[in-house]
Amino acid sequence: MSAKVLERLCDAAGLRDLHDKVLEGRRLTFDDGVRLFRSRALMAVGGLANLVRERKNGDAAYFVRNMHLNPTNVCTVDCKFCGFYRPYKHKEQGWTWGLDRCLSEVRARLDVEPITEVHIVGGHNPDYPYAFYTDLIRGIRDLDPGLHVKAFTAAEYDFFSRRFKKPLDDVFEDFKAAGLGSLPGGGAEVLVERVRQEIYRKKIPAERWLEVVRTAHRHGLRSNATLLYGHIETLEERVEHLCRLRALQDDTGGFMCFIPLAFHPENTELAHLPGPTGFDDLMTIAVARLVLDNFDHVKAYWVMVTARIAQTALNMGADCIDGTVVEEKIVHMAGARTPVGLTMDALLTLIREAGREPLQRDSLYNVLHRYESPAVA
Ligand code: V47
Repeated sequence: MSAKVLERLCDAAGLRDLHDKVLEGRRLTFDDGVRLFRSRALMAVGGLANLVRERKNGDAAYFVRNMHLNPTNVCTVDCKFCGFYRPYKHKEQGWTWGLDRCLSEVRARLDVEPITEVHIVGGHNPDYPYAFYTDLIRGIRDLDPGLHVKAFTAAEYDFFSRRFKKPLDDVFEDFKAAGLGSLPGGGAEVLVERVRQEIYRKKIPAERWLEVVRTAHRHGLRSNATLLYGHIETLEERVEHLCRLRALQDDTGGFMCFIPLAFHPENTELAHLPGPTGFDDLMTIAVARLVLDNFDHVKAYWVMVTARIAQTALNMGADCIDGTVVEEKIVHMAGARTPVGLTMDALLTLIREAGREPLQRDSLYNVLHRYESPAVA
């Protein structure tokens, strides 16, 4: 979209002052973030977000060749938004894989696809010994030393620290020694106490999530950050969440990427809620891109928002679409209709059709592979 058209769209939406702020690279306030959401002017807000996205990442659309590993879905936290977990008192209804099973899942993947990352998340399951986690990380690296292990959310690290009575500092040092590469962004949900009290009372509060992540960053580990949106949170609470992440990033610089996670209600205690719309998905990605001025990357996670929305988002603030992902369980057990994985061809086509350049990255956003444009027919 031309600069003139964007200016007119912003004028028409009453967002001229925010247009000027973004063009001048000035930081948006909490109130500005709320105004962007409330304007419902998707073309104006998406256009501004696209400007920032291109300023930071040009035409690049990053993806990673990865797999997800969920060793267990048995969990003591009972979050109302989760369709993946099985409560500890009914643990026979869930799974608790041992080391051999976990490693055989990774081995099976390596046999068919040259993945570079294993993303591990699980329930808070008290049945594992401490050594399981470090052996798992070490075992994966032994299978292929080139594999990056992106493992466990801040909420899980808090669980490990309490369960095994070890200071967080020791946990991070032990896991790093085993080969941990970085942390995924989960477990943050909405960094607002009211929302926690309503739907995930037993999970760590915002202050603790931020403290665990701050500690990980202090140990030289990079991480992502997520927001679970489209349930009971208000738009103000979404912006508050973004502002809290931005403040931590100002201090540590340890976040790589922000990922808005679209709530999927099926098979959860919140099944009566409709979940977010496509409009909401795109607005949330765009506003996040504009408020999180100190994050390099914003991911449109196709597994949650669908490949079509993720593709559109590549022109409204997002520069990353996660990856090939294999065997996603968390949202598929909550009713997601997207495929459990995308082939490389499908991923490349999706990116190119959006007018972007597909770049295969490693887990720290170093470019591993550039793809030639396909011959024009
Ligand atoms: O923390 C749980 C979310 C998260 C539901 O860092 C749900 O690259 C929607 O964090 N509907 C785990 N979301 C997944 C996650 C993630 C995913 C992809 C990439 C990265 C990354 C991180 O999934 C949880 C929670 O917020 N979640 N249940 C649900 N019903």
